[in-house]
Amino acid sequence: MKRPVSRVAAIHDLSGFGRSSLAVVIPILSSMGIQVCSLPTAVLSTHTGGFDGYNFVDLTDSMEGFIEHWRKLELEFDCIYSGFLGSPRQIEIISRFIEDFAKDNTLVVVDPVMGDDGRLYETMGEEMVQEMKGLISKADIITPNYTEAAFLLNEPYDKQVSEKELKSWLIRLSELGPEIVIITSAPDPKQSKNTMVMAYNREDGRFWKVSCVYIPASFPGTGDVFTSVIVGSLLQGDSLPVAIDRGVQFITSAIRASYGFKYPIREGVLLERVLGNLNMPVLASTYELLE
Ligand code: PXL
Repeated sequence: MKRPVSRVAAIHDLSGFGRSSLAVVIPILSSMGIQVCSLPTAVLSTHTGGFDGYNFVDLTDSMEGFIEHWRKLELEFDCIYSGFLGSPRQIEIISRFIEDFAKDNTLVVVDPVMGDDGRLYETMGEEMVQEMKGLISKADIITPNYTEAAFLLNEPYDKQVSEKELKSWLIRLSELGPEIVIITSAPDPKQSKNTMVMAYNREDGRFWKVSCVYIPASFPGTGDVFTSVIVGSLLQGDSLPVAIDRGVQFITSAIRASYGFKYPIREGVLLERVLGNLNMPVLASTYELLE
């Protein structure tokens, strides 16, 4: 029997304060008409971006019990979507979860959340980078930001990169396993004030680009917001470039809705003010197909 709504297993942490991970994944996907089943990797008092002294409860030891219960319930998912992980050991657990629960038509999306602005997040280390290379091999789609792509490929993080170079990164990342690779927050070599998303689909060999004006504020959690919109959009049946367009347009509207106010950046974008935009039709696409 076909389920009335699509269902996602969301493997992320829950940060109590600061608008990242499950605190944005759940409202975004729910607003897009998709059921979210949370498999929490850690519970934190706040996310790690800009807060000192946060409480961090690693849930590695609980995850197998959660999964075992889901197995007994014979749960099935249209998508498995992972993000911030609490320990490198979780990668083995998640890999097995994917092997056991992913059917032929299950979309497996791995956001290799590890760092930003050229640096790893405080709780991440070299072991996580190595293990993450194994996890992305199980994915259909990965969405590293430019920093994470550099770490996955052992490339230096350089503020300037040519389109040609980025294309080779996309191909090399796809050779690690995923059919679709989407790199976010890359500097746009053609417009120095812009940031861009570039994507590659190995199945048809096409490269896509969406560029947008850079706003000088790095709100934490924007990667989680972006990838959640991509997941929702693809599950709604959109094409890859339209999904990327929707992700970029939504994150731009969220940043613009937030930037005009004066409040601590570490609190994240004002998602509550823009969530309703997810139900608006895409009126103007800006994606480009690259030669
Ligand atoms: O948005 C990525 C993210 C998710 N979860 C936690 C984080 C971060 C980024 O800082 O700290 C706990």
